Amino acid sequence: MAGEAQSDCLFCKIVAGEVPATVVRETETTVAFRDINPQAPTHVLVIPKAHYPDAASLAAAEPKIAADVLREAGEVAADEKSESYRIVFNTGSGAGQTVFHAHAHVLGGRGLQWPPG
Ligand code: IU
Repeated sequence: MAGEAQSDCLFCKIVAGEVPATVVRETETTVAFRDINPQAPTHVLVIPKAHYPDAASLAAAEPKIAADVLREAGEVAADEKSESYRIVFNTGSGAGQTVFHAHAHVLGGRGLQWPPG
């Protein structure tokens, strides 16, 4: 069923506490943890606890939880004292998505170039 945990999904395992992660924030619907391969001084992933393969499918099925992810991304930036920051949802392998459980990258703590690579 849509939103159900997937046994082969790394981020579902992090939600379940089966794979360790450095969790910085948690709500009823979301978890935020540090990326294991940080691309900036602040690099935190905010994920919904429910499994959806990407941000758009999450927003279509559960708009409130999609909004929770965005709000939490802002809270992470505030916690990290990042006044300027970037929220990224890589979608599809051609855009660099490697984990197919919706996640927002929150990047900050350094200057960020535009356009991204
Ligand atoms: P992507 O947008 O799907 O490429 O982002 C996946 C991120 O998950 C990527 O930045 C990885 O470094 C990160 N990650 C992680 O934080 N912990 C893990 O155990 C694994 C990937 I595997």
